[in-house]
Amino acid sequence: MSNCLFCRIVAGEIPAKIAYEDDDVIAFHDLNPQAPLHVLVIPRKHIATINDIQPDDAALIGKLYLAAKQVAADAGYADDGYRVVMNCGADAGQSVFHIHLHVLAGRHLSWPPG
Ligand code: IU
Repeated sequence: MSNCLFCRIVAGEIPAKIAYEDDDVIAFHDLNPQAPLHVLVIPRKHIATINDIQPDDAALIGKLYLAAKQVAADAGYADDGYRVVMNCGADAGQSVFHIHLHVLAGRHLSWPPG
């Protein structure tokens, strides 16, 4: 989708600081980091929200988590811990409608989130 910010990052039209990439997934540093590590893991395929995930996407969604694990490990946070979260819809705070896992680490993360 040409009007989707994250699709434009996938296409290389908007620069991003890449943390991980493969044929299906890209991970890049959030422009407004909420922790010392804050990376977004996205599928190259446009999926707007969790509500739009289809059964055929199951393996792709698994790959997002494998990439998140890799990003956290590469940054040295595998042992201390990290948070992986995906917001869905307005009340959850989703602001970019191309699904993305937030990978947050490097500080104590409170629970429940605000
Ligand atoms: P959200 O879960 O949809 O709210 O997360 C969107 C994230 O995308 C948020 O953390 C923003 O800081 C981030 N982001 C970005 O990294 N670069 C951008 O150009 C824009 C948003 I717009």
